[in-house]
Amino acid sequence: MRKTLLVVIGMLALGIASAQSNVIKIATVSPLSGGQAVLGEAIKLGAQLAIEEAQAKFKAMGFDLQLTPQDDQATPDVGVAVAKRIVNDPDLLGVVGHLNSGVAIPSSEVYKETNLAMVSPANTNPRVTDRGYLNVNRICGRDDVQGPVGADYAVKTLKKKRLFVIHDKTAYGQGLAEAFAARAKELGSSVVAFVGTEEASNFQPLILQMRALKPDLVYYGGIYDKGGVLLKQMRERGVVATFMGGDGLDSSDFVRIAGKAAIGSLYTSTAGPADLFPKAAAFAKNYKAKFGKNVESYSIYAYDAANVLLSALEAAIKANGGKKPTREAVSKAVREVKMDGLTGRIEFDNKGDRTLSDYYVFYMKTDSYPGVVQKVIQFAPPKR
Ligand code: ABU
Repeated sequence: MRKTLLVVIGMLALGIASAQSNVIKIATVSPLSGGQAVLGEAIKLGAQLAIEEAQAKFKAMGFDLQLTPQDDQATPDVGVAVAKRIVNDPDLLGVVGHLNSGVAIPSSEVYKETNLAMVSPANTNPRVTDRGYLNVNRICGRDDVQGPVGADYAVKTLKKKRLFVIHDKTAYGQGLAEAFAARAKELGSSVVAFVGTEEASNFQPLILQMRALKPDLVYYGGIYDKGGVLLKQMRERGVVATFMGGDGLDSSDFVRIAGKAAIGSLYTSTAGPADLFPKAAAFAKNYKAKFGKNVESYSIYAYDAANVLLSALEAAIKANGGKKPTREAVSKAVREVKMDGLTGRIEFDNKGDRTLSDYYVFYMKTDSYPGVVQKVIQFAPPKR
C-alpha cells in the first residue's frame, strides 16, 4: 500500500515537473560519425553557435534553451529511430536537420505525427517539401533546380557532349542525377551511361566502362565520401574526362579524399561560401575561434535554420502569453518567419521551401577547399 502510494506521488511529481518545465530543446540531427561526419558536424556546429547566442535572451523570457545534437549516421533507419526518440521528449520543440534527404524524408514522417518543426539547412530532394507537411521546411535549394543548373553549365558553358552519369542510389543522388541527365538531354548532349551504384571503394568496373565509352564529362550524384574515391581512382587509371557533381561534393573532405585529383573538377551547390555573404564574417571568425575549424558548406545555413526556429519560438511564446508553446504553434510560426539571415532573406512558401534560393557553380582551381565560384543564380522553387 505504502509502495503504491509512493509510486503515485512520484508519477504526479514527474507530471507536474514536466508540465512546468522551463526547458526548451532544439535538436540537430545529422551524421556525426562515419564517412559524412565532416558535413554533419558542420551542421551541428553552425546551429550550436545560434543556440548559444540566444540562451541569454531565452533566459530573460524564463526558459532554459538547450541544444541536443543527434547522430543519424546518414542512415534512414537510424534517423527514424532518433526521430522516434526525440518526439517523445516533451521539451523538444524544433529540429535542425538532416544532411541526407533519404534520411530526412522518413524521419520527418515521424516528426509530422506531433507537428514537430523541422528546418533543414541541407536537404535538396524535391520530395522533402513536396509532401506539403506543415512542419517541414528547408532554407537550401532543390535538386530539380540544382541538377539543371549543373547541366546548363556542363553543356552550354563547358560544351560537353558525352556524359557518363553515376548516382549512389539514394533519394538525393539518384534524384539529382536524373534531373541533371534530363536537362542535359534537352540541351542536345548524349548520356552515354546512367548507372546507380552503392560501391564505396572499388570503382574499377565503372572505370572500365568509362574507358570504353570515352565520355567528356563524368557526373556524380552522391556524397563526397564516395565521390572523392571515385574521382581519385578515375585519375589513377587514366580517365581524363571532366568530373562534376552536386552539393554532396561541397566539403573540405572531398578535397582531402581526392587529393590533387580534385583539381579541375566542378560542383554545384545551394550553399554559398562564407566570404560571399557580408554578414557572415563575424560568424566565420567566431566559428574558427570556438571550434578551430573553417566554416564549410551548410554550416552557415544551419546557423540560419536554427535562428528561424528561435524566431518562431519567440513569436509562439509571445502569442501564448509568455508560456511554452505547443509544437504545432511553433510549426505554424516557422511558416510566418520573415528574416534577414546570414545567407540572405528567408521567407517560406506554403510548402516550406524558401521563396528564393541561390545556386552556385564551383570550380576547383587548386586542391584547396572551397572551389572558386563561377556562377551564382537565384531561383524560386519550381511551380508544382
Ligand atoms: N543536399 C546535400 C546533401 C544530400 C541530400 O540532400 O541528401
